[in-house]
Amino acid sequence: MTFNTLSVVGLGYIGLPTAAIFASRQKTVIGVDINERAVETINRGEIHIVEPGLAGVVKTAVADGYLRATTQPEAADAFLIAVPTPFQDDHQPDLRYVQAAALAIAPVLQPGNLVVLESTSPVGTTEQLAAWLAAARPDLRFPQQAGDEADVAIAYCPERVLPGQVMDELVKNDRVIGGMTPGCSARASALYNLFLEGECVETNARTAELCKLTENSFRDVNIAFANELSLICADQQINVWELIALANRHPRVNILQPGPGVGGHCIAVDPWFIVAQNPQQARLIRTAREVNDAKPHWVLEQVKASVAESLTRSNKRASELTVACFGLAFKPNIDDLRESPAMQVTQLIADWHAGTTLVVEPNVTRLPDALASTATLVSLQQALAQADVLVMLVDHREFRAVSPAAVTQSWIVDTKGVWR
Ligand code: SAJ
Repeated sequence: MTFNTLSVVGLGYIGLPTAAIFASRQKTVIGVDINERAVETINRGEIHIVEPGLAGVVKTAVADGYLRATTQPEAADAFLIAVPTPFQDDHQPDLRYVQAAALAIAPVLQPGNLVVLESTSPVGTTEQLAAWLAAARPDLRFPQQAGDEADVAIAYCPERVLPGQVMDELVKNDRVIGGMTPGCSARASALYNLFLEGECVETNARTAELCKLTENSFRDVNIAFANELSLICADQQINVWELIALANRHPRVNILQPGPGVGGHCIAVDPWFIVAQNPQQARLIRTAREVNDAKPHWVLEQVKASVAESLTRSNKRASELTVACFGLAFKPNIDDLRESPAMQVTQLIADWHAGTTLVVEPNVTRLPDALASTATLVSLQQALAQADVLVMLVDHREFRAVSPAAVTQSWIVDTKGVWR
C-alpha cells in the first residue's frame, strides 16, 4: 500500500523537520500539535524552533500545499509519533505524551495504516503503545493480536540526528527500524525510503528501543570518562587537554572532551531510562550520569578557589571583584540554553558571588529570566577588559578566535581548554 498522506504527531525538534522532509518529497503531510501557537506559526509558513535549513523547507512545503498543521488528528496512511518523553523527579520515564498521542490518533485509524513511534522510549513502549491503541479500537486487529495479518502495522524507528545538522542527518543517517513483526518493519522501511539516503536496518521493536538508549548512553559514559580525567588531572596538576591529545595518538584510543557537564535534551536523559528498568545491572551507566551531573558543582568549587586566591593577591573586597562567564548554550555555536550545564554553572556563580557577574553569549541578545537580576550580558571585549576572574564554559568559535595576548587575567577556570 502506498503512502499518500502522512501525519506527524508532535511538531518539535524532530517532528517538524521530519514532516517538512516528507512534504518536500511531494507527500501530503498533516502535522499535529497540541500547541496552538506552533500550529499557527507553521501554517503561516514559519517555524517556532531554531534549526539551520529548516525555515526554507517549511516555507516552501506550506506554500506548495504539501504541509499543514492542526491540533486535531485526521485520517492518514501513516502516523509518526514524535512527542517528548521526559523523566519524572525520580528519573522514571514519563510516557504520558505518548499515551495522549495514541489516544488522539486512535479514533481516526483505518485498516492499512502504519503507526511509527519515533520518541526516545524505554524498552516495551511500542508494545504499550499497541496495547493502548487496541484498547481504544477493539474493531481493529493489531500486531500483538494478528501478527502480519493485523489491520494496523506498528514500528519503533528512533531518530538519531544531531541538533544543528538535523536537515542533513535526517536524510543521510542509517535508520534502525524496529517493527512489531517483520511485516511491520518492511512497511516502516518503505515509508522512510521515501526520503532516506542512508540504509534502513530492520530489527524488532525492543532492540530498536534499547539501541537508541544505548547510543546516547555510550556517549554519556565516554564524556563521563573525560570529565573524570579532568578531575584527576586538576588534582595531579596535569593539563587534561594535552593528556587526552597524547592518549588519542594510540591507534585504539579515542577519548572525548571534558566540559562543564553534559546538557541537551537527550544524553542527560536517555541513560536514566536504562537505569530505571535495570537498576541492578546498569551500574556504569548510572555512575556516568552521576559523574556528569556532578561536574557543574565541581566547576563552581574551582571558581570559588580562583576568587579566593585572586582576593588574597589583590586589595579588593569580594564585592569589588568581577567574574565573567563565557558561554551559556548547551554546546558550541548554538543558541539553545535549555538543560545547559553552562547555564547551571553561571547561575551557581551569580547566586554565590558577592561582586559583579558578567556573561558573554554571542548567540543571544538578552539574558534568560533566571539570570536577569543576578548577571549582566556584555560583549567579549567588555568582559576581557573588566573581569578579574574568567570562566570558560562553552567553546564557541568567537571565544576560540581570541588571541592569547588579549587574555591578560591570571585567574582563569577553563572547562573547555580554550585559553589553556
Ligand atoms: N559534550 C562534551 N564532550 C564531548 C561531546 C559532547 O562535554 O566530547 C557535551 C556537549 O557539550 C553537550 C552534551 O555533551 O552538553 C551533548 O552534546 P552532543 O553533541 O554529544 O549531543 P546532542 O545532545 O546534541 O545529540 C545527541 C546525539 N547522540 C549521539 O551522538 C550518540 C544525536 O545523534 C542524537 O540524535 C541526539 O542526542 C538525540 O536526539 O538523542
